[in-house]
Amino acid sequence: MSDDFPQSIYHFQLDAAVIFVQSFGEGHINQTKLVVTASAREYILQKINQTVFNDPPSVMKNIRLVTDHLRRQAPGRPREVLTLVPAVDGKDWYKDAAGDYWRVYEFVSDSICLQQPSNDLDFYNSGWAFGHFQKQLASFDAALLSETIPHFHNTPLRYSALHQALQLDQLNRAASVRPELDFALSREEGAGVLQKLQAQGRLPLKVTHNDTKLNNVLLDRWSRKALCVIDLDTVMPGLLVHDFGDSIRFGASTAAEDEQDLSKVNLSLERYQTYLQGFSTGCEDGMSMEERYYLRDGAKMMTLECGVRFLTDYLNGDVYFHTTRPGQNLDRCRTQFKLVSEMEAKWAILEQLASC
Ligand code: ADP
Ligand code: GN1
Ligand code: MG
Repeated sequence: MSDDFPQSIYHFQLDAAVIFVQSFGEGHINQTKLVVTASAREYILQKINQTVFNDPPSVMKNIRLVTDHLRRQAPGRPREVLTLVPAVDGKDWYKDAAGDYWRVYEFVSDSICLQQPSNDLDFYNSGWAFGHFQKQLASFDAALLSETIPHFHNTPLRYSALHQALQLDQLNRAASVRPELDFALSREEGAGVLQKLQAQGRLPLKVTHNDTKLNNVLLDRWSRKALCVIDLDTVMPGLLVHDFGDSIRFGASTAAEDEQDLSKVNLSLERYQTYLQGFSTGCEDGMSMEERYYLRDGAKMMTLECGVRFLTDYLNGDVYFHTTRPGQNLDRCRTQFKLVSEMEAKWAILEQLASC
């Protein structure tokens, strides 16, 4: 089956004949295509990455349950919730002869997706969206959800994967990343702080998004208000502070995630504060004092963990995250570690920001 024009699209109930298919977006995991039909309707076709998600029907079951729940809370506002387009047989997905799983969403009309906030307001609005998402899911029964990636944000286990990659060193890359390894390993001891707080019952498990990058929320093209939270593959029980932190590591950086010139990579305190305001407004009364206190740990741990994951993937030969050039995962790792250093340097200020 051609990857440029996947024939799987013919197995979905679209409104008219397909006239155009093109790769779309900047996600690191699934294969995403924009599809346009003869009536000018747009759709998103995705091949689910089975290296990452080994049980696609469970992923789709979660998405069906979560989107139905969200839709009940936004009656008559279809652009605010992802809408799955049924396959010809009525299922939410299509499995092709090669065993690949495909799904189609309606394209959220008049939406934009940002790789970096163009101003504070965009970032505030994305914070509001992810905070509001948690609030909307507070009434969702977490027991209904499958764990699509077990231990997804268990940072100590991410370190175990790094050690394993280091031991195998399949491409003999370890010797060339000594500074990055030293950086990561010197912080390993404190990497379980949030898991410990969770075990002590101080940070509760909630239904969280777990992948709150700026490019996983769509804004309205005209008002630039938050419209729709997307990329629901990892909605699972998790920690509020992780959802906060993942947004910070991506959107409060002054440079792209794969920037090679590290002098351009800084933690913007203004953006940190802006996001915090948007997120807490969005989740209304949904954040405890203790969660608020540990927001900065969420930011640091998600950034450290992501850096560790990029480094692990670099050592493993770039098999997890999509890359478009050699060394991209290492560059991504370096930006994350630079941001961790900045968070450490500004640690006391980050506490003050949360107590304002
Ligand atoms: P990945 O898991 O690979 O990150 P996403 O589900 O986040 O995949 O989709 C990748 C990109 O496709 C998004 O960042 C966004 O630009 C775009 N996208 C996904 N779903 C929609 C949709 N329903 N409407 C408009 N754009 C979408
Ligand atoms: C992946 O799918 P995407 O591109 O939104 C990854 C996240 C990482 C992120 C780093 C399922 O997110 O965990 O933080 O890349 N998603 C998965 O940019 O592993
Ligand atoms: Mg995504």
